[in-house]
Amino acid sequence: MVQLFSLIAAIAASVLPNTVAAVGLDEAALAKGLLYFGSATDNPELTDVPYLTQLSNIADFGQITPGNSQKWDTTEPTQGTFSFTKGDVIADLADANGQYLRCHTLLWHQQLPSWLTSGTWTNATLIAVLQNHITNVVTHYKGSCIHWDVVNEALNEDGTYRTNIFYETIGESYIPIAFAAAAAADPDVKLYYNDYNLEYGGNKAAGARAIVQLVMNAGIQIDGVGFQGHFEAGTVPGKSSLVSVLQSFTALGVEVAYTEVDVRIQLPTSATTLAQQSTDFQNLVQSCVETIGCVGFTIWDWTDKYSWVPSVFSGYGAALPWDENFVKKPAYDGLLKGMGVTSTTTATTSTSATTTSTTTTSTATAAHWSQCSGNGWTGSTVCASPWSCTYQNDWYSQCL
Ligand code: 9MR
Repeated sequence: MVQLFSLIAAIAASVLPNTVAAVGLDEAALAKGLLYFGSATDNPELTDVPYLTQLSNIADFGQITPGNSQKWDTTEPTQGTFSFTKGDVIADLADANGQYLRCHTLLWHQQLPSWLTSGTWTNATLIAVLQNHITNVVTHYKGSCIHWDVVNEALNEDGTYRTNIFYETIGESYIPIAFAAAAAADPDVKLYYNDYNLEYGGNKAAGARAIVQLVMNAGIQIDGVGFQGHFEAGTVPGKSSLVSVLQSFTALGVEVAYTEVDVRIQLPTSATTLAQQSTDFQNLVQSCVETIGCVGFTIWDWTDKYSWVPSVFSGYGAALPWDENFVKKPAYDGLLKGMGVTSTTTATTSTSATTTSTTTTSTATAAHWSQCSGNGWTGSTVCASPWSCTYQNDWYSQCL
């Protein structure tokens, strides 16, 4: 079915006229057969009206994820007492905007309430606590979520299990137990395992595939694996190796999605690092487009103003496609390009999506950062002044 939709989208794309009206990120994603292009968000920033306006721009975002407000410390701050106020604000926003909601996350070793981390638990009492938490949270959001990240970051970098409170007390069976509780509470939502650094393949990806098999072999529902996609510019694997890793998961019978993508840059940024970041975003999204069973792509918020990166990676930032003043960066065009849209972005604010126009004719002048040459390139080869067409590789030259 996904294959058929991709084929139809590809045929439709090939017969579209050269000049197409403004295309946003979600519109480009849908045209390529993905379910959505989305962004994380968080409650405090929703009071920033220009921020909220762009988050609600469904040309760019067909999906949102609460970055914090569905985590255990927020939803069950006291044992047995649930609070959904913050999560509901974001669920209601998605509903009002007609956006999908990715729900995040039920079990994680971080952002746990102190009653849980400082409690004394046996195998049986912790299983009961875990099941009660998942049952209550999933039941509350039943019908609202397209996906639940059921278990988050259960692995060390070498693919062994992380020693969190659940693993230490219950052993690896805490994972199928969590998926079973979620499936029982909402049989219709897709259930995901979610982690970072799976994109490189290797031991950690092997560990994640083992988790998929562990749950499947227990006869329990698992539908997808989330590739968080937190990177430093220049460290993103090439597109074909990304596709191979994604396919190593879809071959098991699960879907995949990029769930938290950002590409941090050592500050201050330069034209070179911003161009690298654009290429990285392009390869990431294109690897999803080229993988049957990759359903969507989510960035971990859309503006550098609200990125988690600078607070954790000292000296790094600028990780998202819009800067802290909501100006689109080259990464925005990279994302469009990765989804088959060649554009010149003249927009300077988030609300001016209509100033982004596709220019697939060869007569237009290519703007700063745009592609201007490469094998198979049919667009403009003339850069707007003062930029010149700079060779990157046989497939890609850029106006720099
Ligand atoms: O974006 C979240 C940030 O606001 C929190 O302070 C942080 C706490 O660890 O969690 C961030 O989101 C994380 C996500 O839930 C799981 N993957 C890594 C994300 C970045 O830390």
